Amino acid sequence: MKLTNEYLLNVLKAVEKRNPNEPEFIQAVTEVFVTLQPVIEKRPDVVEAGVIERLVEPERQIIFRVPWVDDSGAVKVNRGFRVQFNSAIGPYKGGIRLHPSVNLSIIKFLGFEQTFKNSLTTLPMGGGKGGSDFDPKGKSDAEIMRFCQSFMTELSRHIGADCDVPAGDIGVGAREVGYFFGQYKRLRNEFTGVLTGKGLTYGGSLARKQATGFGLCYYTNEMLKANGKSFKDQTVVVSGSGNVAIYACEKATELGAKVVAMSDSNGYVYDKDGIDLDAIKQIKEVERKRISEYLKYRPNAEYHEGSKNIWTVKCDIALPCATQNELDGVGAKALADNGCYCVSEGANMPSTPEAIEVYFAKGMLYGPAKAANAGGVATSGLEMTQNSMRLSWTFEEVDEKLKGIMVSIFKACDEYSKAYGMPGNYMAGANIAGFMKVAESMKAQGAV
Ligand code: NDP
Ligand code: 2IT
Repeated sequence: MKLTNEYLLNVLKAVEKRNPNEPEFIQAVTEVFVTLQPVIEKRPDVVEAGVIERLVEPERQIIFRVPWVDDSGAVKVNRGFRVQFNSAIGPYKGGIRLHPSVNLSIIKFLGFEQTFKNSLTTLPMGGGKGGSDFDPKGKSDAEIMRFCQSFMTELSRHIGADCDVPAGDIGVGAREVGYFFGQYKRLRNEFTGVLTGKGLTYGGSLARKQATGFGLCYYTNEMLKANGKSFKDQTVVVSGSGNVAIYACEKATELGAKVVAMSDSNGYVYDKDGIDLDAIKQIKEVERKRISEYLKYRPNAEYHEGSKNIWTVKCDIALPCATQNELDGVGAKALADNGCYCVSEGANMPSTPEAIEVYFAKGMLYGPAKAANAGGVATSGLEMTQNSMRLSWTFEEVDEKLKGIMVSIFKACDEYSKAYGMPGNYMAGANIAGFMKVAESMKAQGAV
């Protein structure tokens, strides 16, 4: 699909002009605009209310210095970000990413997409994202703590349980959320649900850790079912070996699939007998080491340098769960040529526009990130609910609610794709469904 609507083309031009050097942000906006064309044609009221122009400009962007002292006593400085994108339907909500590649473009694309994703969950959460170009690799626990405390010292001025509720993303798991939470509590003298993904002993929700990966499989399972297929006996490739990848692998296996490959930023492992997830958890969750260590546990597996080559592994279903633009046109073609018929996204924007073109050209099932990986933030929403009630639900209760939400998200994608004349285009369905609730709310609240 091409962008031909004159109004949207003009808005996109203005976005490009106003945000030079932000390729990831422009990529995310372009994809949404392409799929919103039929809506714009049907809804002049949305255009008149300036909803589109407002949607692409964050409500607030905070950029700050994060000074910290390393173990040798040297002062280090990183850059911190929080982009509060849209609060039309609830407090800003979205993760914090710690990775050396982090810049404003990446945080803005994530915050923009988060707005639609959070709307799809049906829970009252606006969109936001934050992070820093800090590299957690090779840092001691004490260095991570000092960095997190310094980051939160500034961030604490801008967030709150009814204002902006951060959580984890790449490089941020329970350990980092714990340090963020402790520092927020100390500075504000408040024990509130200001962060999600907390430890279970101090307000965290059961099943939050598993939620993105499990949710991805629940969504994918619905998409497969609607197209006469299932995970049973399917060969699956999962990229990444972090939080999302690990629990996607666990649930896909539970649903009857065989996961044969996983990766990290250095390379991938291929295990024809099916990935030994206990080994991956030990290497990644406990020891924080490289995936090449997997061969110590499974000497018959193969390790290949270069994470992008994971897409040359023959599979039926591919679940990209590492990072943005990890799957390009070449990777998508390799998947298709090897008989892969389904790509469903655990990571945010893992497929390049060229890859997405291949999925549609080859008639593959495509589960877009905003819908397919919404289980993480949905369960964060459930953590907020439990915190507000000062109660906690059992694992089964949370998991059941998560499943219900993922089923309803697939239903919304399917229905909206059909209602706007693009049946089976779940990317369009997700973007339109997510957009409608935000747009109606923005219109109702006036030009703010
Ligand atoms: P983790 O930090 O737990 O794991 C990230 C994984 O991706 C690691 O295996 C990492 O390898 C790999 N990776 C990261 N950056 C790159 C890169 N530039 N090139 C190749 N591989 C890379 O993060 P999560 O599992 O939490 O996040 C993974 C993706 O899922 C991200 O896109 C995130 O935005 C998205 N997501 C996360 C949610 C959550 O709840 N955590 C919710 C929804 C989406 P290495 O260790 O070598 O860096
Ligand atoms: O991209 C995402 O949805 C997340 N990293 C989870 C955000 C959250 O607030 O749980």
